[in-house]
Amino acid sequence: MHGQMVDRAAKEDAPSGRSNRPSLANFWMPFTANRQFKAAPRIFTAAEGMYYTTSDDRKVLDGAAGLWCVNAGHGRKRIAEAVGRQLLTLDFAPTFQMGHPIAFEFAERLAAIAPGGLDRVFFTSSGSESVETALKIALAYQRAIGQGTRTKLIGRERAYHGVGFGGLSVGGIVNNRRIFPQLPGVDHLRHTHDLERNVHSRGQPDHGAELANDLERMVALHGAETIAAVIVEPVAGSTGVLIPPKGYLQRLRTISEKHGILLIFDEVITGFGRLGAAFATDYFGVTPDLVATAKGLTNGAVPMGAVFASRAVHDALMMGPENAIELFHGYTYSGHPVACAAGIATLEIYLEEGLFSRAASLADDWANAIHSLEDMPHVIDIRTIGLIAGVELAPRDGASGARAYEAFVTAFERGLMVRVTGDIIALSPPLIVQRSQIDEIASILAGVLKSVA
Ligand code: PXG
Ligand code: PLP
Repeated sequence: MHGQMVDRAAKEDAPSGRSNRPSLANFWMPFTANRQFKAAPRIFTAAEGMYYTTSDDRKVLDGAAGLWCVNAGHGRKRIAEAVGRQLLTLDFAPTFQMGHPIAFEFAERLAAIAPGGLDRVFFTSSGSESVETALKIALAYQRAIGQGTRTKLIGRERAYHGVGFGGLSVGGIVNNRRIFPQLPGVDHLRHTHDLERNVHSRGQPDHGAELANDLERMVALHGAETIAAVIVEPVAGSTGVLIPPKGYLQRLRTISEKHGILLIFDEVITGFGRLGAAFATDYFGVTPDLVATAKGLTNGAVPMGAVFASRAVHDALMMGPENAIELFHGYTYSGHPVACAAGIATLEIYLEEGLFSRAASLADDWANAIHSLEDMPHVIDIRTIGLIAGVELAPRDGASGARAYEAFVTAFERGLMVRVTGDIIALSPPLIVQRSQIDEIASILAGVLKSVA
């Protein structure tokens, strides 16, 4: 793809034939207002380090690590070379009743940094698949230990757990749920977002640990013996950066353990250094039974996810006759050799460059820079943790989301990519971000907030 291949007029629904500009008609874009986008497209043609290049040859600072996944920055040669080598050595081999060395090697290398020591690794191809996998492992585990009445799953309001039927059922985003049938036997804790008590919090907010007691209410309502697992994002990302109040996750762990309910952390965003430790599990010092990951696992270079399970969960399923498949689950691409090659190269970069702790060393500067926007027009809350920030804007009357969307478009035009969800701007730059680029993000945003109506 070259800069001139797609221009702003490329919206006609005509086959591109041999022209050097592809039609925008055929690609049905995910989570996108397709008609609006295709009328005024934003196209990236290249990326390196902290910057994208657009089709009109502008540099755009990546304030979102792609979609929260490019933690080591763009265009990493080491990953590209590992992928190229692997493709020419062993492009694909099945992992159903067969194996190849690199999948075992990657799992073993991940075990050394596994969240909370959960060192049994099930590979998937995405965050959504990791969530479905974790939920299914939880159900299979309960049955394997003689707790087969435990079939209910507990999620939380304002959670995003991907787009599978399991994930959208335990998730709590109305637009994801409204059209699609839900799994039966799912209930939700209340979310922890409380602007009245926790406005402008740096790091974990002070108020709201008691909301974890909702799990006790679920037990009182449904009966502990019907509940298999509870799943939460340690920090909710896509619903606008909702940071757990002090003590909340600890309490959730205590209550779930007391009632024999597995605790699943969805670390698809928080995994691989986002908060300043390898995983939120380590950052918060709370160890769940299962951890779902994806995104940063391969620096976004090749689609891949992984579920980390405790030995207790794993070993409970390694029962029965040795010739029996213990877990009836898996994907064609579980442990794909090329994804594993990307993953190993990514992990080496993270470790050699100290990227798992880099967010911790930048967290104060990050918080100072972003919280300096507190008095800008429209801002009603700013919250930060690690290298994440949420900037919540007052919605326009009768047009929720419109102001933040305009801010997103304006920022893009001024050379900064952010993510927007509702009226919240979410920031999560690659972990290689320089202090000067943090200041650049804050100053572009300040200008944007002053210029949107
Ligand atoms: N769990 C969590 C916590 C996520 O954030 C998924 C599961 C699903 O992962 P896949 O790889 O199937 O997309 C996610 C994904 C955004 C945004 O704008 C966030 C995600 C994906 C796309 C956009 O915040 N998170
Ligand atoms: N649908 C059909 C018809 C299949 O044969 C398969 C896998 O063999 C799948 C779906 C699942 O695909 P994947 O394993 O890539 O998730």
